[in-house]
Amino acid sequence: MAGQTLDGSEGSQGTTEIKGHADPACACVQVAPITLQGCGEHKMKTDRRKIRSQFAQRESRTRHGGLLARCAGFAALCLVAISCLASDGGVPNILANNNRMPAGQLNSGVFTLHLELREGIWHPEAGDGRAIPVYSFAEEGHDPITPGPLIRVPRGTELHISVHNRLRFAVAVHGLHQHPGSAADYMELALDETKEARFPAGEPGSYFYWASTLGGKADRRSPASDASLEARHLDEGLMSGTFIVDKQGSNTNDRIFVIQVWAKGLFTSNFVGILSINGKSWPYTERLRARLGQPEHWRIVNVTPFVHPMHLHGFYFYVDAVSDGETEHSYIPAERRMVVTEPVHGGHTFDMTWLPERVGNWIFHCHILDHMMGDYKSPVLYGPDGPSLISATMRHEDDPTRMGMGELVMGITVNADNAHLVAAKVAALPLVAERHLYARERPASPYVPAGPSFFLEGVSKDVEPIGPPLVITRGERTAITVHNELKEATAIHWHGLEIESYYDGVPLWAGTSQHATPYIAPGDSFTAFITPPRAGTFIYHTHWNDVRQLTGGMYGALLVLEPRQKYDPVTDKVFVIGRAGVNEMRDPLVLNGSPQPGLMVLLAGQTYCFRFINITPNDGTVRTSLILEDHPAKWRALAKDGAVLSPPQATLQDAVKDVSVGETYDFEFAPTEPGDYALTFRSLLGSEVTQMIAVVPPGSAFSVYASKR
Ligand SMILES: [Cu+2]
Repeated sequence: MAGQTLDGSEGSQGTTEIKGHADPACACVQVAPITLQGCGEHKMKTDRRKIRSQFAQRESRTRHGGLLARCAGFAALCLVAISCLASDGGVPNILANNNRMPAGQLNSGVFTLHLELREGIWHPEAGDGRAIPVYSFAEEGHDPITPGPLIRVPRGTELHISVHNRLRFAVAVHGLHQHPGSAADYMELALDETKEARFPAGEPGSYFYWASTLGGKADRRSPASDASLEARHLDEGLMSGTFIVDKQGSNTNDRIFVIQVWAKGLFTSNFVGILSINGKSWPYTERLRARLGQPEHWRIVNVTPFVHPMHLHGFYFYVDAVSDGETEHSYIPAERRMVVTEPVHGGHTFDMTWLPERVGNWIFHCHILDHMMGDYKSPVLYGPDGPSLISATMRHEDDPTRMGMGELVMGITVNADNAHLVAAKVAALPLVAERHLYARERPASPYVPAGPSFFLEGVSKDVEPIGPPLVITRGERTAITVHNELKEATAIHWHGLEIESYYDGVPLWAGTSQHATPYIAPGDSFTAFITPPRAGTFIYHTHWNDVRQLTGGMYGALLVLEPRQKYDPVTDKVFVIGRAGVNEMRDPLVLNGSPQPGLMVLLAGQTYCFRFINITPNDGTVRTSLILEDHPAKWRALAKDGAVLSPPQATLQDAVKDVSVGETYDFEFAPTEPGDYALTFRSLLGSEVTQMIAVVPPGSAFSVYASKR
């Protein structure tokens, strides 16, 4: 699928990988030490340690969980390694698949593909970087790749797909069937068995196939009882591939991005894991190229069991279709969401379209810090026995190639064919407003530990637990100067705003390679020039992805008002959800910086705007509900991520909404009934915070409190 708009020159990671690892001895170096002590003399000690520690972790898991099959599996891998060492082949490297080239043969409406399940060594980062033994798919006669070979056929195609199980386990292979389909429709393969599936393609959509091991072993689940992706062991997470059914004659000039996870030791102190997009992890993910004014069509396929709120910097995108892996729902234009963040749940996919309207460097990433910060791992992953406090002050300055990020991040460079067009776009308006925002340490308060936060000149009286609403006006060119009074570097991202790349706040990347945004060193300042093109609810937050800065309170609501509109906190209510510390096992959710917000009084008969923001580090699902006497109240949806909803979307609905990290929602709440309402934010990671709201009749004794913030 070599795209017209995306230049593959830097993107063909798979090709780079092949060049870097053509020498089979390389794979032997990685594997030999665990398999044959005697032939290790020429091996590198670091690799020996690395593989030994992986082996030790498998052993420890076996001891603790009675996981005999895992040990057997690794022994099998060792055997393969021995046999490969004995031959010239070696254990194959598993190459990164950029999903541009469909596999198989399509002849006279019949698609034929011979797949294999193989063991090999995966390099999620540099070709000579970390080496992880994993299982993956291969097309027969080719190297194994991850994600697996791309199945892509037009609607109406008949598919003949065989799978040969070359693993030392029985396996279940899912998803090789007609769509819409059923998760219960899968095939089981014994050792060395080959089976073929024959079926019509079915309805167009973005789907995937995947495998897991099984078969009579004590620790392997029985597929009959649980055929879900969620039940797959995380160290099998690379046995997945994309399955696209195109509409007849549709444009196949799009890109497919598969999110995968490999991990082991979940909920133990040995936890280790890595997330990847198309088989690579930032900063080694594909660097995309897009052309100014030429739409991009992407398909996001999440074969992990986790939710990933995918956020595009600088641009809105339309969500064209969503699927649960078995059934796709394609939106008609009036239904399409216009968003900057779309959460994709485990085993789900979505299709998106966006228009590169401004040149420069941008990123598309998962907004969960655990999934975008490389070395940082939330204590949640280790369980109660794990590290109680992770490295909260990472020194990103030490590794500029990572730009403070890791794992689920892709870089995008938008270039212009016509420089005049760019010049016209950035013609400066006169400066009409100025803001001064100070990043400043804040002492501990009764419920909130000390940490860095913001002081906004002219608005703040003190450094509060989170930044105050930063209010600017649509169409007004505004200079926001960030003064860094911390002892560490920072950078601020204006989340959701359609601005120039240089002011987007991704240090060492945003802007252009010749003129990249700096991080703001201690004592330094940086001015972002912003002319917001639309009114709505946005976020400002640290993007020098330091978990201490984010949980300390370096975030706030960024409100863009219409010209001549005044911000009225009496009727315009901002609810910002964060975490009061770096440890989700211990630190609570906070609402506007407080775990115990005081009573809010509203007037019956008055219309309010509720603005919700989730800017927690890792709480991918925060269920937000407004309850009166055990029943949800009603509110009307107004906007998502700052973009006003189309009339068919702006419905009156039950006041229950999941808000993911990096999402904003506006609702209109017009209570008619007095009573005690509970506005509760509950994270699936644990912890909840409730804002009690008393709705009182106008003229009652308490109505005076409704005029207060
Ligand atoms: Cu994620």
